[in-house]
Amino acid sequence: PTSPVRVAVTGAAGQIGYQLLFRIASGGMLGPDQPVILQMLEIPPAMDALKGVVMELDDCAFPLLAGTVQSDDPNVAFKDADYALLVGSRPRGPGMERSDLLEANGAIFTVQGKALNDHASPDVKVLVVGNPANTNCLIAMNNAPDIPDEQFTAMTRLDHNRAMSQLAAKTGASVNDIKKMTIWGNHSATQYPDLFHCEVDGKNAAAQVDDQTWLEDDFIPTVQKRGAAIIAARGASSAASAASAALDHMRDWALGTPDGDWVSMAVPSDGSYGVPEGLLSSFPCTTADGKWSIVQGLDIDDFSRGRIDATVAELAEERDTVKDLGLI
Ligand code: NAX
Repeated sequence: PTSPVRVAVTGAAGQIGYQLLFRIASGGMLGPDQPVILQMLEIPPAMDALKGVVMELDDCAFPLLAGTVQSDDPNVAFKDADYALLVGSRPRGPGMERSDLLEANGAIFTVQGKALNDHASPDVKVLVVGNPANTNCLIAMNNAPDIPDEQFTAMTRLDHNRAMSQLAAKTGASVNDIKKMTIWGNHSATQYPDLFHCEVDGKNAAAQVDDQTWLEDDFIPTVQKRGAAIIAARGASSAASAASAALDHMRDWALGTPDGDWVSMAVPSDGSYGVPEGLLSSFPCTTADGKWSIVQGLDIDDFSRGRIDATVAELAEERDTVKDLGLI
């Protein structure tokens, strides 16, 4: 029998946590042969709610669930973690400026970065979901000097999956026939979903759609603003789809991407495509043997260049803000 891996999840009693934990425990992240120990972190006021979630996990009698840990101490929740999904964060309150939000989250992600550094497995794979995801990840990474930077990633897979479904609806194709979708930049309204390198049934997606008006006035803003559209319709932010994307991200990172395709992941830039080194930016990535690589050699036309530069400029601003605040 395979020995269990330890999967830490923060914000475990929240909306996304509730959609995520049961799928991890049933094998939806690492497959049907990999037992898992769930190590759940919450803040003190949510520990009762977390207890209820764990009662339900117990009641599922999942064959793959080899243990559970509940804690409000990151040093405990991250102990020997092989995977860490950082979902819990501070939401934007009324009257809060973006810099207030970065500061409030800085308090969380500096502490969690240090706790990962001191207690997690040296091979831990970290995914930050909690917003502002890219910059929270940058903060955690910079507070974990002993963990290699490439083990820190942030989630743009939900945006990637949203772009796939919009393109499938436009072309009448199945999502299974869409390959090489890319989200560039920040997980925010400036993100750039790129159809110029994407393929539908093996043919270039932008050429096949051949409708710049749809691309600029419909596709790109729909993907960028999908989170707000879900809130307007559902009265609550995306949760099941966000959890599903987090599983996709971790599964593909751990188990590899198929030949002829890639995924979108926010990773520390090595300077590829003119994105300044160190910024946590979304790129097209392939994965193999538990490591990601940025897809190289794509031609970037003027339209895409402008869009990538705009979203990367926002990331650089966020980085400057958290630097000024002394968080990195
Ligand atoms: P909820 O408010 O339902 O849950 C968040 C949970 O985190 C709460 O239970 C809270 O007690 C806990 N928490 C807060 N601070 C914590 C800390 N320091 N340590 C441990 N737990 C802590 O939010 P939910 O809908 O689950 O969303 C979670 C985060 O995901 C939000 O920041 C949200 O903006 C972000 N999202 C990111 C997405 C992405 O694509 N990257 C998409 C979905 C989602 O909007």
